[in-house]
Amino acid sequence: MHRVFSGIQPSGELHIGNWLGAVQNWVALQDQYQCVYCVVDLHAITFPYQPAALAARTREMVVGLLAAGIDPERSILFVQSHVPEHAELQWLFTTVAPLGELERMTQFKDKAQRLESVSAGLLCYPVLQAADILLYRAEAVPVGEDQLQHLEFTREIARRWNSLFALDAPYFPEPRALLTKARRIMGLDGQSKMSKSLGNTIGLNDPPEVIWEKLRPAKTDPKRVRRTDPGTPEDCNLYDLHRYFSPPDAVTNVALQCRSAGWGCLDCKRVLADNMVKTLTPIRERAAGLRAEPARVDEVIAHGARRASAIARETIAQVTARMGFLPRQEV
Ligand code: AQP
Repeated sequence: MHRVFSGIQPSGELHIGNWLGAVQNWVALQDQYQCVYCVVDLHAITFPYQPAALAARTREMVVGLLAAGIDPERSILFVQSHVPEHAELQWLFTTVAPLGELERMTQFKDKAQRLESVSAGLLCYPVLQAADILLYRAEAVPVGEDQLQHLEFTREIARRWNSLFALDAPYFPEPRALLTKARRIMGLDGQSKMSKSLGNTIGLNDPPEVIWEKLRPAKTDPKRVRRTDPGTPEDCNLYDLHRYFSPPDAVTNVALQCRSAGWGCLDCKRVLADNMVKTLTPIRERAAGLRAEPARVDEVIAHGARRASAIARETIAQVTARMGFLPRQEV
């Protein structure tokens, strides 16, 4: 069975951008691939964060993924820092990673300009991501569009490493992206991609009143100023969300009402809020059930780490042998 790998940072709440762009696909792929899914806490510390909140956010991300439909028996679901081979392979890869390309990464430049002091960890984020994926020799990676540049970087690391250390036959595959239709969900500000660190999200666990509080002021078609102005659904950020949450006949009606100014934006948001609540309520309820069973969540996390470690250790043994290190003795 072919293997896929993907990860998500516990840098905030799991939001509908993550869900539509990646996690829904993670769930669907469980039927066709051996899936390895990781909560990437080592990545989350590359941007300023609160140490006191990291453990709770990591656990909450595991809960969110389980509630969204990740099955810990079919998939390997684990926490990145529990498998130290991720950091080890990252170090080995830094020695073949081209510095100029790291400095040109869009996500690095975006995040760096929001910081007064930029760490080497933020620069090396894509190297750690390459290590995550290649540690499991994954052939495919379900991601949103924002990660395509990093995935191309991973492919380059695989090529470079193979050309230096696997002369007989490539050891690492060059993994390909698996995109969904929702490859880039915009934030409620209508300006940037929906992003945990930008606070422009709707959380997968938001209760109905919070969904409404967030949707009510959300940006819509910027050219529609007065209630009587006809709108252009294709220019409206929220129309895009209707396509993922509302049934097809409702989406058709929304477009009709918008173009004819039959509805104002608040009417349209009300319908979206109702449909979002219908879709997200079962996930929110499953998450609440899991939070009430912490021992079960702990066992899932431990089970995932054991299964991931078995694969990771084998890869590190192969990699260090090919790179010429003195073999380790049992200690
Ligand atoms: N807005 C989005 N639309 C579609 N896909 C998205 N993803 C994230 N935002 C969107 C996809 O979700 C997966 C997990 O992302 P991540 O948390 O590891 O990293 P990220 O892309 O950096 O997500 P955020 O929310 O923007 O986090 P912060 O603000 O902490 O950087 C990835 O597959 C991503 O493509």
